[in-house]
Amino acid sequence: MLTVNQKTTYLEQGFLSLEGVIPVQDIAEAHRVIDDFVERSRNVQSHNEVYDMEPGHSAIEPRVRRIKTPLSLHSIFSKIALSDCILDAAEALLGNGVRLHGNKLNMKSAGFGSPIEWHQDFAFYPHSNDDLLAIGIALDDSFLENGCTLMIPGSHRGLVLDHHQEGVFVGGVDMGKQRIDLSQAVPVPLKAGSISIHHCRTLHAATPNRSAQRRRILFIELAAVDAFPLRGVSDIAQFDSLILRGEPTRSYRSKAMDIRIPLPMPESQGSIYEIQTQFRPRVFDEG
Ligand SMILES: O=C(O)CCC(=O)C(=O)O
Repeated sequence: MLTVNQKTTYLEQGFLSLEGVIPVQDIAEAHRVIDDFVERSRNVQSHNEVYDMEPGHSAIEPRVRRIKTPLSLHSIFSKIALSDCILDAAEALLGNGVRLHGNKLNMKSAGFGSPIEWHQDFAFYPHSNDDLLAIGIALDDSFLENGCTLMIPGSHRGLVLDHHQEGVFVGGVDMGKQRIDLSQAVPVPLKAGSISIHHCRTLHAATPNRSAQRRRILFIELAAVDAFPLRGVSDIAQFDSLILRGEPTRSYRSKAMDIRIPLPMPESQGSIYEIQTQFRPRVFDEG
């Protein structure tokens, strides 16, 4: 459960970190499973439904930057991500039940892990209200030098900013144009087994990994059950099956917000890494 202070931090800052949430043996098991996935990626040439590859990936030198939907690929990831501690924290912050919206494992290898430019998750998946959050579960120690997540405190209380350029969704915010002072950005370092929780409107980014230590974070995205995606639900039974806490509803709760629909997508659509290849000016060196 969260303390009153932890809830207040989340409400005021738009993010929070909690230490020592995941047992070390589960982290060790996740490392073994990830190593197997990377080994198998030698047989895969480019992005597919399981992998998103770093530039330069090859059979000789596999470079995986994301395992997509890890929870559906191995039980250790759902054991970790859907543990009671994590769902209790999410339920305390979301209020109206918890539905799994998405999951991904971002891997930044030592020396070349790709950055992620500044963005708000809500721009990618607008809903009828903004009771959505993302939880990052550190599988390695994550710190500034190996590319920990950066956040702008209080930014979740501002607007959902423009993530389009030249009429196309590019998944990034031009921070200069929006007059956002980058000196406000704070790193969110995490020890392996600790978690961060950020609001879907919190501006965040991640620097490249130029250090000798890898950084792997398992992310889950969670929504209140009465937050309905503005782009619609194609399969309501499947949508309901993602409810982790609370009961299905057909009544959505709405909040007045000035939001854009993330369309049209750029030609290089897929993961955020691919979508952001169109984004300029870049804040982080692409490597
Ligand atoms: O990897 C990170 O630290 C940030 C991840 C992120 O913002 C994303 O995948 O959308």
